[in-house]
Amino acid sequence: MAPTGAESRKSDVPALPVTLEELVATARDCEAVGAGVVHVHLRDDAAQPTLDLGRLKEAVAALRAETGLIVQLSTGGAVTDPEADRLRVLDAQPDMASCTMGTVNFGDDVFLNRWGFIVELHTRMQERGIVPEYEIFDLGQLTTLRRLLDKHGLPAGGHVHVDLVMGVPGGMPGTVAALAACEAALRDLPEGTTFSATGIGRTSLPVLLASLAAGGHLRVGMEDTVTYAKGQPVESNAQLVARASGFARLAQRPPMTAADARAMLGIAN
Ligand code: KMH
Ligand code: ZN
Repeated sequence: MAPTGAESRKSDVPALPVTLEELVATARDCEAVGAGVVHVHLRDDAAQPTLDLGRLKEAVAALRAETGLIVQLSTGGAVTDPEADRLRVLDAQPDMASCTMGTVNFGDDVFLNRWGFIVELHTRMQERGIVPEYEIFDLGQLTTLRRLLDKHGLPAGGHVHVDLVMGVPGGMPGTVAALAACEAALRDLPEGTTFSATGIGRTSLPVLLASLAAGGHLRVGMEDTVTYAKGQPVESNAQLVARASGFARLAQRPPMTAADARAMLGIAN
């Protein structure tokens, strides 16, 4: 569950959680309806994206105190964040952190992820026992992941989990065909590699349904989608999680328990 992101403005999306209190409340609500992981981007007092280390540590502590969710910090941040700030996120010692597998056009911007930076993030996470979620915005980034694992070894915990972020303008489309191509390419990664998928904007539902059908896990949240249905803004992150859980139950793949999710991802309790 990705409740906030770095792209939407609070003034445009009033329901977006931007304070620590709002983040913890939305996390609790989402856990109650089936979420297992919270992917965290923080905002400052002016609701602007921030990678402030003090705030990140505070958020990790609060989410651990108030929920049983796996706490995953974003090292992607906003497209303007420097590499040093993105690496420093790991000092907050989350359970997991995101690790994007390549540079991608991101709307009018560029989300820059040099090979050297990827290696640095991966290696620091190995050293600190932080489990990565490898973020994949395009098919070729799965080949980059294979190269990374071949050259620099398995992540902390030994399990490989990727998140397909589909439908970003500049990345792969949020289509069944693109998801199927990624699912096929996962066979070149270590046995047991798991995946989740999310579709940006209007690709949210097609990607959700395709991922369930292909054996994948789900990511939803207001980082990726702020429209619930045509002309209907998302009311809360829990509304999106509840819908995803409903589809998952219908597909006979109900939400995992927190303990099962930790075991699958190789996260020490
Ligand atoms: N905000 C995007 C530029 C991540 O969290 O690791 C990057 C992003 C990916 O959201
Ligand atoms: Zn993110």
